[in-house]
Amino acid sequence: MSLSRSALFVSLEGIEGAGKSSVLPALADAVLAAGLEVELTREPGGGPLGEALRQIFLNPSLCLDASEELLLLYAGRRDHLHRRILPALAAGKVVLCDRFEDSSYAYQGGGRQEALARIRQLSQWAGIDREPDLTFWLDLPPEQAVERIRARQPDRLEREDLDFFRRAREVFAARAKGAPHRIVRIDASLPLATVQETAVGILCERLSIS
Ligand code: Z5A
Repeated sequence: MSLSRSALFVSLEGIEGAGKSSVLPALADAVLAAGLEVELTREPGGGPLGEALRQIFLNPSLCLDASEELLLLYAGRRDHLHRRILPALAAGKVVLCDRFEDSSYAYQGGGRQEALARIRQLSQWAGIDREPDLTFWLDLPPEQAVERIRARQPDRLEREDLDFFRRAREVFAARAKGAPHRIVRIDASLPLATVQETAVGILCERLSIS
């Protein structure tokens, strides 16, 4: 299948409160202003199965271990990738995805300390054979992240302690180091306008738009 030159799969990653949801609209605006089409999506979720599983995944009254979390995530990811992301790319769209597979390595691998090799096996088994072309890792110390989200009702994952998020951040850092061609670290402790401007600039350069 040949893809249009503008087709690009972009993910945003980082611990909670890093600013992914705040940066996404700026990226979408820049793409739309250049006359390109955007597909905005997220994980957990994105497809009908993933969105249904998201309700279970985030439910604070449930107690799930790492394996149970991974099985839910990868069922949803398979549906999301094959029924939404790949068709959008085939149609020449820029896919902007709030979290993708790096989050599983960071949260279930780092946070829950599940073996990374086991996650890799599950990923292959689930047919996740397409990674993002570009990933923005919004990097923020967990102490600052907690301050930002203090006022809201925590979901199931947000109840974890600081060490959980420190381990997740370490995995994001290791993955960024291992894939410098794909993952761009942005200092998310900077003012939001600066973070947005940096991400938009990098995306525009990748798409050769201004
Ligand atoms: N999860 C997983 O475990 N494994 C997986 O494979 C996947 C996900 C895919 C999804 O929750 C949960 O699923 C997530 C990981 C897990 N759990 N945790 N933790 P979600 O989708 O509901 O939430 P989230 O992805 O963590 O999003 P978030 O908490 O809303 O964070 P955000 O989108 O990065 O932040 P934000 O909403 O843009 O900003 C938070 C606040 O900070 C807000 O008031 C902003 O105005 C403020 N903000 C943002 N940027 C700045 C700057 N630069 N300066 C000052 N203030 C700022």
